[in-house]
Amino acid sequence: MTNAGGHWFNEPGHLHLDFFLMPSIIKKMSKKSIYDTLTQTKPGVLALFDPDRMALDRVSELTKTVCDQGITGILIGSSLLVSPHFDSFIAEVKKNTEKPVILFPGGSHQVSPNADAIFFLSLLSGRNAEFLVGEQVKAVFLVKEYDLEVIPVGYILVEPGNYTAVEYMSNTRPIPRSKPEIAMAHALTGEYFGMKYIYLEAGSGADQSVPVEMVEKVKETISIPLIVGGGIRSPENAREIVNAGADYVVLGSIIERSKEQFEMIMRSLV
Ligand code: 1GP
Repeated sequence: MTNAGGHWFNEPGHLHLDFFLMPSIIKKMSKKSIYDTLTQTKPGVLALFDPDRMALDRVSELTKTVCDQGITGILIGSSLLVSPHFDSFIAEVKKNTEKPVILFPGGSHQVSPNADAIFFLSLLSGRNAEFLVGEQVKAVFLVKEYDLEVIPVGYILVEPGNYTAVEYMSNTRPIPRSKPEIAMAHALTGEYFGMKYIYLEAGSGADQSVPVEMVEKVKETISIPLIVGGGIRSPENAREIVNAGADYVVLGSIIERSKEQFEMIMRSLV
């Protein structure tokens, strides 16, 4: 090894000192990842904002409401996306919070540079290749171009007792409520695929949330964090899902429907 004349740093196999001094690299290295930020708050609550259901002029007020109540992060996405204001919707959320703002896309058209990160979802419970991998392939270069933090998520749809938009739009069949072992097998498959989270989803506006027994059994099966959402509308329900092992619960419709009820749920979880 020789350091004379600075040659040491230029030898093949050694990184040049300048590399370590590049400000952009230093900034990137020191910035905490969204994944790490989420990990600090467990159990936590993720608020789902759907641009098709939430008017643009309510975004700032509702962002402040959910953040004041102590949510961990905000998910943004829709099963369909009719709204033409996707980018400005996200910009408005970002303007009103320092919390992580994460894309929760219903398809490849729901990618925006204004978010911090993206849940890179694969609908594991379905057998529709478009939602297992096809939509992701269509979106992937935009995700890279926008420099979004990518968080791979195994997305598992569970029978909700009614016919939901996500079931219709994804053209997949949800896992029967009485078959936790099927959910366990899909969740473990997601973990072995290298996904960072498993998301048990009853679907927005579900009549019934994911069964508690299924949450418990999936949690026992996997060692990555578990997200549970869809149809959670009462403090009791949210509490039992967290007690069963959910690391994060997702609240969507209730935020727009009843601020009081949303606040009661939040109080029951802190
Ligand atoms: C949907 O789990 C989320 O993806 C939220 O569902 O709107 O029923 O709360 P709700």
